[in-house]
Amino acid sequence: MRSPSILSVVMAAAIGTAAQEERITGELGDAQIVTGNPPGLVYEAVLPDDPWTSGLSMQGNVQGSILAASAPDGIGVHFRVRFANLPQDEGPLSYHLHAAPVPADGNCSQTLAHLDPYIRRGSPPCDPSAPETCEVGDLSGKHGLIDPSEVGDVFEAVYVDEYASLIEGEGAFFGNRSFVLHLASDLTRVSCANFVLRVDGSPDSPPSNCTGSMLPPPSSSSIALPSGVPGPTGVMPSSSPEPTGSLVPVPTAAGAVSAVPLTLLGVVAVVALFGM
Ligand SMILES: [Cu+2]
Repeated sequence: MRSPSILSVVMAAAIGTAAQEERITGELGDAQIVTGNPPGLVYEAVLPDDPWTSGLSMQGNVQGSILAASAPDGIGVHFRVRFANLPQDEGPLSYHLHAAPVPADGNCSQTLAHLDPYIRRGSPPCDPSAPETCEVGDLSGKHGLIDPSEVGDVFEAVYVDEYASLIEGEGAFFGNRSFVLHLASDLTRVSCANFVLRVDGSPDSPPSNCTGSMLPPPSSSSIALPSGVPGPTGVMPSSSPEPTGSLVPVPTAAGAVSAVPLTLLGVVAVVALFGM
């Protein structure tokens, strides 16, 4: 019986072609896994006190932040996403890294579209089983929506996204950008926040090369934590703010801040915040 086998071959080829045609990816191809993210970097974006869109079913704003740290092996980025006071009546929420920062007036619409260096665009929705085909910034598309009917008041997720970059200058770098929290149903922008550098991993001074006699790198002046922002003490900032007088509880021999404790601080912060 030759004809059935020929038919099956033709059908298989047709199905294969159809499957290829259905695979949506970026105009520039699939997102590439990011390697070489500098160790010890920690960025955080904390939601403001007031929502951008009023009239939703929560008192005040959703509270919380996205914490992002370079993975120990440099491949991708560790994210810790924690939101509380979620609106309960508007269905699931989504969140994305967006291309532009939030301006000083807090206008979330000015953050533009998703971080999308491979020009994939948001529609149709991304397939989380093939994250390389998703927009880099579509974190909830790749790692799951927030469904208050399931999680209640508080959502928390910890994951590694292999396509996000903490290397300045790369298209997938988001340290100078923002995230936006949306209603998933119509993409209403609930709130948004900018990422800020919390711990500089001092890429010029990897831990294995630290002797204590090394001078702080030129970037060390930017390591100072913003005033009023709790230090990376391992306590979740949104729940238990620390007094600002104890921002950096790292003992240093001569009171001098060197590259060594700062690098260790980064490692400690990453371990403390992500080793849950
Ligand atoms: Cu978005």
